[in-house]
Amino acid sequence: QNLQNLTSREISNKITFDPEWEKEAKKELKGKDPEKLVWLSPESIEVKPVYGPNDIPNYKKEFPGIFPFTRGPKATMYTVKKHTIRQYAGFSTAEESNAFYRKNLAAGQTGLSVAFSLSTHRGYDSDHPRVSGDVGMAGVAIDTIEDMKKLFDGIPLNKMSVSMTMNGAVLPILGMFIVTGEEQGVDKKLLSGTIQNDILKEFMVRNTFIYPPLPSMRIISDIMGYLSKNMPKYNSISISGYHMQEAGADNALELAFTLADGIEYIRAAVNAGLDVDSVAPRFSFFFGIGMNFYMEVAKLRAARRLWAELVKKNFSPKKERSMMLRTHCQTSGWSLTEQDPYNNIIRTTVEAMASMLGGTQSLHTNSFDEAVGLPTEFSARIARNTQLILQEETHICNVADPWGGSFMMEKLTDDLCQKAMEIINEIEQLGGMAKAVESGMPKHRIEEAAARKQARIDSGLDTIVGVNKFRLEKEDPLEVRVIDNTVVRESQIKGIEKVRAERNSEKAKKALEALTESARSGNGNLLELSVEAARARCTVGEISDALAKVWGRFQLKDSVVQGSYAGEYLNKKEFQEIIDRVDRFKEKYGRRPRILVAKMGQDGHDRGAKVIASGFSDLGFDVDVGPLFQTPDEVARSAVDSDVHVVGISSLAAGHRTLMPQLVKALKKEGAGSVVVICGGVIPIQDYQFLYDNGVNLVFGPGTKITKAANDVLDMIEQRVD
Ligand code: 2CP
Repeated sequence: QNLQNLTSREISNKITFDPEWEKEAKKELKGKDPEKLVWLSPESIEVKPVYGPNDIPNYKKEFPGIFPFTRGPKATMYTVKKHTIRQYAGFSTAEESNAFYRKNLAAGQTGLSVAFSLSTHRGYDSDHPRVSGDVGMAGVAIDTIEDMKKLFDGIPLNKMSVSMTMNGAVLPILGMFIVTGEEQGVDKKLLSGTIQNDILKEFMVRNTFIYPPLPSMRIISDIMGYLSKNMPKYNSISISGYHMQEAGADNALELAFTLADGIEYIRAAVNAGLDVDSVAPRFSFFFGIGMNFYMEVAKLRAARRLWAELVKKNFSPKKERSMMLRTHCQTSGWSLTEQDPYNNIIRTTVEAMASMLGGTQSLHTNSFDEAVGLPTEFSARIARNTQLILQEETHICNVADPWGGSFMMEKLTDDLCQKAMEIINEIEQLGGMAKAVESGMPKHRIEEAAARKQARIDSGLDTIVGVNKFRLEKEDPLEVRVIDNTVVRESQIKGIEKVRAERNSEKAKKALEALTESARSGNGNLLELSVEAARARCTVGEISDALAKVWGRFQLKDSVVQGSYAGEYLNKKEFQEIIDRVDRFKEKYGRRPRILVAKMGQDGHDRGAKVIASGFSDLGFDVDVGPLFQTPDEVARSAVDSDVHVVGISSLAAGHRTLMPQLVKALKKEGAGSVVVICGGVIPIQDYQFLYDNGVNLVFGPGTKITKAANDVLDMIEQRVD
């Protein structure tokens, strides 16, 4: 079924001004054309210096709570119910995370949102050797139902709505959540909350997939089928654009890819024999909100309108609610800077305002220290209070969609609808989002946008206060939360051993065999079987492996985007100087400097790695990009096989203290001790010396210009080669 084009609004893309205003503006500009003041946004939308009624000649009266819901899903919006303050959190063990949740709820947070350890995301138990650097670092480690019960100890699941960010190991985690409710005495009908369960974007950007795309889509249909029958208050999916924005997508790409994912999920459900009205009412969305203020507000309005119209025209639902887009938002993690970090409080406030003015249902505000580590109690308090102050003190909540009828906001909303629809149609041409993802198109577009954005920052076209303008001479280090990964891992391993010793092993074995059989035959509901396995005390790793026996574990093929960084770099002289230097290197040493850009552990956030690869490649380096999820030994092996001068590791999930020393040792063992080792990403300044002491040669924090990094790396390689 092809998507029908939206034809409800005709938009003119010609730039015109009100003649009276134009005359006055020309006077002020001493004769210059006011068109010079038009700003071309990253979405390629021309943002004019002023708007008037002629910009929205086809304006249609719209109200919140009424189709197409541009102005909000509820008629009364925050005047009756304020958005949920839902802070994403989790670290270390279930006991520690539980204590953190309880404190936050007592202090004004209104919903829970669980961050799981990357080991859990990828379906590994904490005792697996591949995850030694990951357990409990960027989220809470959950191996067994006993961990899950501790996580929600004292938190009644019939009252508290819980969001769980889980995609890869979604079956064991959701199964364990349901059984936790059961063992708390809560009927699953009463469980409320959301499971992220959005696998398509994992293959594009977030990378915590386990299985190949096709069986992953089956998991989603099975979950939707089970939830629509058994858990009417639970949102079966959180279709996420957030990670696309974090990976570099502009607002039009984020909007288009997210809605196209949503359409694909409805199709999957319908193909699995489910009725659109049994699943779509429990679809929810998740958008990132960055510093492009007006555009972010417009994005949420455009998302609701486009979704309502697309679902109506293409699936003919009977329930209004099937067309109603409800969303969570998170302020942009990427917009946070390591430099002058208290500026991040201001950035987050502005982004939180855009989310609320855009009518979000639920919101996470980032802590100011997240560019360097996990939030502390102090920074988490400020992040939460940002929302409380906006809700309680500003009176923003007293009016639903205050931007409605603004010439500018209505025009930007129209513009974004049009841009996104063009991209959605392109995806349709490719056969829908699953096919588009397979072709690599969305990933490639996002990586291009990321490389362009980095060049705009490095060359000063886009300003980041405290980074490329108004930079401080001296920075004071921030206090960061330190997690002792070894202690967490040991305590998790004890927990697993205890559960294994006490469970009925025959029952556990049967539950796992049933899962393998269902994966093989296609019969049965995988969530129902996972609930059984959770009851039988099977672990996250065992349940995941039972399915991997049939489906295997998926590996993405990767490539480097070329030309986008160079294309956007303004200061051509500065850029050319490095290219010349690289050419001289080649003349002198017979080959170009060669770098292997790699990621270790289960950290799949690869924007940094991809941008470095594109930038270095455009500067003339030979660049290899290693596959995701490597062990230090595997990276060292690839470095030797490719005979590189330098290995660059991007670390965003706090694994650097464990994994970097292991990499240096592995290189030495391979006889490649002279290879330059560099590291960048989310690394607290306090850890730099530790890394240098353990053989790392250069550490680059967030905000480093790629051109500077390239020069420093060349200095180091030349010293070594000479
Ligand atoms: C809302 N309600 C109202 C009104 N507003 N009733 C009367 N008048 C109103 N004005 C009702 C709703 O209909 C709903 O009931 C109930 O109040 C709860 O409100 P809600 O607006 O649905 O809020 P919510 O329960 O908080 O749900 C919000 C979402 C949900 C967006 C629908 O999916 C959600 O909480 N998502 C969070 C996702 C999340 O936290 N993700 C974390 C990502 P009914 O339901 O009965 O209608 S962190 C990710 C990291 C970065 C990562 O992925 O790596």
